[in-house]
Amino acid sequence: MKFCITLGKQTSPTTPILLAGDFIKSIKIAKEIGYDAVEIHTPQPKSLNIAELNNTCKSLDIFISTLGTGKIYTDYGLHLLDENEDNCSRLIDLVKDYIDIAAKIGSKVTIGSIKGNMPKEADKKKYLDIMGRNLQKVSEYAKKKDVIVLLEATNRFENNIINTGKDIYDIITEYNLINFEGLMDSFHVNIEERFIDTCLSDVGEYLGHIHFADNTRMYPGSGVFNFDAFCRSIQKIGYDGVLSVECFPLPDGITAARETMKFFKKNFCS
Ligand code: LER
Ligand code: MN
Repeated sequence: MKFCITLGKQTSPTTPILLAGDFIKSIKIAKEIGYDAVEIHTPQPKSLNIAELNNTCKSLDIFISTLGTGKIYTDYGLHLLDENEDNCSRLIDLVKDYIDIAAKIGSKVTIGSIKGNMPKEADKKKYLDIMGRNLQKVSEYAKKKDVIVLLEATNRFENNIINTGKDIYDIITEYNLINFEGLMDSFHVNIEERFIDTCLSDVGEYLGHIHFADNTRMYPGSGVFNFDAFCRSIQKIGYDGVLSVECFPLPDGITAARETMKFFKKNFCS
């Protein structure tokens, strides 16, 4: 099991990024608190100083698990359900930039918010097909670059498509998305899944990353989400990958990071 934490240049009380500011400084703080890995959320992957990041990670024995692409949606409004081909190819080019950088830092790339939203009452099959075909283009490039893409199940208020573990499994298998894995997030699970104890196994062999936050999106253990069932199911399926805290920096990022480390150790190291 590898314990991981989200980093970004900026954060806010309603942004699920714990450590903000200079990435190198944040990586050092993450290591001091006991984390094995970080995930980086940036709108400009090309502006990352790759040599410096790689050197720091190597000397501290820590790794970058994944690069978040959500900023493409929040900053440019581009998403994978767009019927406009120009918008889609612009979006896919931006995702390819993340994949290029991921190849150089040995990380994965996350696709979450950029899934977008279907119009209300739309034909879901049609939009799943638009998404599936766009993801096939991402998959081809990811395979060429030997990078894994994590497809996240998010809640319906953020994206009204791919909301559950089963949705991830279905789209990966139906569209033969090579180099794709699934990302499950306890915050979204709490809203979307009928059964906490089986939603992770619904992703089957594709489960590749897990986000942790409580029902209020504060640090895990601070609220009422049934983490006993969730953590038990992680052990039961024999998942041995990255467990990453993606919660609000409340009461502040360092406290949330420390509280989560206590939570991880209690649930996975005893
Ligand atoms: C968004 O709510 C989320 O969970 C992120 O991981 C999406 O990239
Ligand atoms: Mn998440």
